[in-house]
Amino acid sequence: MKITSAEVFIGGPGKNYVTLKIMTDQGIYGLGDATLNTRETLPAHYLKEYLIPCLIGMDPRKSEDIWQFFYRGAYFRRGPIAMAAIGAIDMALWDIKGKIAGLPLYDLFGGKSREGAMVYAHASGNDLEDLMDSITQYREEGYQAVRVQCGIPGMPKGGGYAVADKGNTKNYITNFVGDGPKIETWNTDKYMRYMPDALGEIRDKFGFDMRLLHDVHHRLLPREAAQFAKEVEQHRLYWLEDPTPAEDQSALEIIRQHSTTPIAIGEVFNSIYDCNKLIQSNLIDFIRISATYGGGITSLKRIVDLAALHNVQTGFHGAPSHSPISMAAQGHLNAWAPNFGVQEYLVLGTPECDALFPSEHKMEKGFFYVSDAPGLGVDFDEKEAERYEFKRGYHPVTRLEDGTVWNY
Ligand code: CS2
Ligand code: MG
Repeated sequence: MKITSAEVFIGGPGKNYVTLKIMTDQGIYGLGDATLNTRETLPAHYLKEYLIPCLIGMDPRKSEDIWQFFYRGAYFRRGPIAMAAIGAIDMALWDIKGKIAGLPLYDLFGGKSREGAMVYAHASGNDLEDLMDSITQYREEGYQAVRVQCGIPGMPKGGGYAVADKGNTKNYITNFVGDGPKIETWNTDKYMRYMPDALGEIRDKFGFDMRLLHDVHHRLLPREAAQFAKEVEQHRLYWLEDPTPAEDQSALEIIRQHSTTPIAIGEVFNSIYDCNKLIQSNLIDFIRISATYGGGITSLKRIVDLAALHNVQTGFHGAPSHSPISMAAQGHLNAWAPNFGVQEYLVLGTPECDALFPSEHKMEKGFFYVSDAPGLGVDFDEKEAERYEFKRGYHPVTRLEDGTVWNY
């Protein structure tokens, strides 16, 4: 069996999804996702200029060897651009493998450990009142887990890290289109004084059955994060996410010394080497890496196994940063992983997105059910793709009130 060609498409409803399609001489094709949020053309270029020319003629069944070939063979290893490109190839090769076998991917991993995988929704509010409404909505839709984010009194609008407009409880910012980054303002002091009590009020209102997650989005210093984690311990969060920037792993030791609040990290990681120390030292509780930036199924599966050894659960980064192809890859891993925790889920499932990426995967009452279709179980409608084109966009840039650049 041989790979005969491969194509990269960029575009989608409200997002520049980067979709790879690998064709074989036997008519079977595979799909992969290389969507590197706000830098989408880079993995696409890496695929087109460097990886696809080598792929032609390779045997698509050798997914491990091909992964190693592109990972080790590049000499310059890792990084989100290369790993998103390798990740897309790897997903597509697993898709082909499943189609050859006539089996859904979860069966190739070892079969289902559960039927539905719990997902968490993004509850957002311009203020606490809106956030409460947002949580109520999701609870009524059956969600058992929500990530809760709200605007901080006295912090300029937009400083609420991914918070919706007043009255709009579902409009989490996903569209970064523009010719330059928006500037957001951050004030740690105001956040630290407000958010722990706000989490307490949410707990009082919704009780302990609702799983509450909160994303600090890399904004705190290690000591501040430790203090925050200690203060919110009583509210029993399901997790506290990205309390500090992910590149300083020693920060996690400081947090651990002071608190038992569960810690989730890893949405910016792109290899097992970014998280093996954190996992083996029991410094985190949930690993947030994604199939796209993390180098695909081959590397995620290895991370899941390592995490299982150390009682770390999965909490993969999710939509809308990645396409339904990546979501499907993670969906199959979630169905199988003995140490599955929760899956992030947002926005996918719009009619436009479903038309571009048809599938039988289902979201029901806060649970994601993968279909029994062979491979990833997602298709890509090239005709539909013609409706979309690449639009430049940027993540916002955060500044402190005195102008100092801070972490987005
Ligand atoms: C966020 C992300 O989902 C999350 O937890 O931290 O939405 C993040 O802001 C984006 O993926 C950045 O591309
Ligand atoms: Mg996050």
